[in-house]
Amino acid sequence: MADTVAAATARALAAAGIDRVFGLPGGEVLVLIDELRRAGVEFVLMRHEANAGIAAAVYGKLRRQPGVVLTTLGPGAANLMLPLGNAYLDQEPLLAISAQIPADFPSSHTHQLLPLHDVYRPVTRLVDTITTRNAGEAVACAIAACMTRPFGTAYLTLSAREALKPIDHAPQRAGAATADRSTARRGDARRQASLLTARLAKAQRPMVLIGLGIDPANAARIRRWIDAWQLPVAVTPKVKGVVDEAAATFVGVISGMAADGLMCEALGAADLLVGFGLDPVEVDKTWHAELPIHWVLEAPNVGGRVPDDVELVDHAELLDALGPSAPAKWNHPFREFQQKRRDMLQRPASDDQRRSAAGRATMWPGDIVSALARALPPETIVTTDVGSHKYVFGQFWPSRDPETFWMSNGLSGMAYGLSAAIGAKLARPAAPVLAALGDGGFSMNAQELETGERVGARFVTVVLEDDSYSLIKLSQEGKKLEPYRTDFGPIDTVKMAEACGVEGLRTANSDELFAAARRAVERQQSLVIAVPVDYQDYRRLF
Ligand SMILES: Cc1ncc(C[n+]2csc(CCOP(=O)(O)OP(=O)(O)O)c2C)c(N)n1
Repeated sequence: MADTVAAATARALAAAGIDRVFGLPGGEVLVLIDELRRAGVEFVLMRHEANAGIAAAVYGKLRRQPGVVLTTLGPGAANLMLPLGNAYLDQEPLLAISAQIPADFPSSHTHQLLPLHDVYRPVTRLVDTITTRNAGEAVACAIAACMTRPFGTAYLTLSAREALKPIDHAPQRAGAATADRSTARRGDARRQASLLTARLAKAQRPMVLIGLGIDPANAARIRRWIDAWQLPVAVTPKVKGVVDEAAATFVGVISGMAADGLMCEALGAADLLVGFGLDPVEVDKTWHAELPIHWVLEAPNVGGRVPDDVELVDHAELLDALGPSAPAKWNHPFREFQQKRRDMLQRPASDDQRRSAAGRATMWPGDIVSALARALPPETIVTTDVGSHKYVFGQFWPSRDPETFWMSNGLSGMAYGLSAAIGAKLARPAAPVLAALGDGGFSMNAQELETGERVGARFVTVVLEDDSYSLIKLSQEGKKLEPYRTDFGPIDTVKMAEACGVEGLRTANSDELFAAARRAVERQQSLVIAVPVDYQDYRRLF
């Protein structure tokens, strides 16, 4: 008997090396899930489709393949906008598959019918319907679309009726990926290397800005270059760790994190900015359009964008052509900024330990970062959610290794950190994982703690508790608006963790935080640590 469409789809995924699909079922995808099981692809059952998509995208990017998320039709598919939007703007490869009402249903049938292709086409590179005639090929094309740089998204639908039909052996071409808008030409690496060297030779205060458009496979080359030439270097949050942030050449993290005023001043003080894979999708201000940047891009930025007159160039070839010695000596021209940045992390000397509105002792956010950085080994993968805590970890977490820091920064969508930690831990089981979250974000999807425990993804979660959407509260205050609806009542983080089968504790003490995090990692246990903070402390870090 001929293979069914569901079986061919599952086999195509397995053949492409996909070993896990994340999702939440509905009746219409049960047959496909069963075929995945038969094909040896594990279905990672999560508690919300958005969380499943985020976990999948991180899992996929770390494994150099698309993450795959599978949902039912209608409501399940509607929950895919957050992960698809996130993966589209944050350059994470994600293939979403959902059910859909069969095309040959009567036109009066509208139950759970949404125009899914129309909704997701603008944030994907390919949308297609899996049919009897394209089953395997549609999957292959979608995977190729996701893995074309900048990494991105694809969306396939398969109706429950079509899933059961035998495949047609006269295959029809699957839908083609939409072309990138860019028509940028590819330049010669040696010529571009000479051009860059000549510009650097004339600069007194150059700064290399490394962004999302670099391939982590080039991290060793980039480090060699920065190190040999002793070039001042800054990174965007999503590539933290591509250079060693403990090195003397490291200036800081640009693009909207804590100390952003200081970083923008440093950018303004440079006389040459080299945008090495810099993608403005992470920049929440407009300096990328105002300051002169020497762009060194090997692939278009998000949405196929390439700055005018810029030729793309192979980064590895260019770095290899740059030569071992620098054309000038720069002698750490951003020393003063580097010192100010380091000083910001320290609790102001005159400051006694504060108490939160609920009367709890609180911890200075900088001390939280410092205690955890001492407790956890450098290979620890850190994920953050979105809010004030992200700004602090994004700027001050001392990343040492490539691909060890994950945040939503192109989309900047809350409810990322916990799901990202699950994806990261499944992809890199040997690496310790830390999820740093605000209490707002934690309450959006804390139930995934149970998922982590169930699927064996054990990691440390730290929840910075201030009973508020603090970043928004600070923005409200900054705009001189009345305090209004940015505070919420406390939900007991420790009890939430325990309710999900994970141990929890609360502390505002550096030594206790250090010991608890270290113990959990050594024992490879999940642990949720609630740390009360005073939201006003963040103001002093921004
Ligand atoms: C899905 C989503 N909803 C709303 C926002 C707007 N927003 C950005 S930060 C933030 C507050 C986050 O609060 P919390 O998780 O407690 O972190 P904190 O700012 O307190 O560190 C909000 C509401 C967003 N970025 N994403």
